[in-house]
Amino acid sequence: MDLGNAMWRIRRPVAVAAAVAALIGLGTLAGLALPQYSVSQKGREFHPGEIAIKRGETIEIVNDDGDLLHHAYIDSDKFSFDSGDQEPGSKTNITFPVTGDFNVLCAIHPKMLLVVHVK
Ligand SMILES: [Cu+2]
Repeated sequence: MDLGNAMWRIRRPVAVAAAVAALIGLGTLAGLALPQYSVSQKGREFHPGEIAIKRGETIEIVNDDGDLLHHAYIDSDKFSFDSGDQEPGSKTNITFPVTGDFNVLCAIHPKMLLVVHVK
């Protein structure tokens, strides 16, 4: 076994994690709301359908249904959001400024549900 190669295999995930952390840090410094999480809309469902994040973090919602319009909205006492129409391929960022459990729904497809737990 090539020891150098083995070391690269062990170190690579750490290097990737460091690069991602650096990117998030740069985004914060630049004042950009880089999403920490990505959720896909595909087959008239959110993938994943449930996610746990921290207050202040951002989820990117990507419409991966090639020929369908989607929509994402939150209607709660603490926090409301409405994306308007989401064209196929479009990306929508939602930043959660408060803690709680929130249902993200699509007004076009009422069965679509994304549950977001914000701690
Ligand atoms: Cu939809």
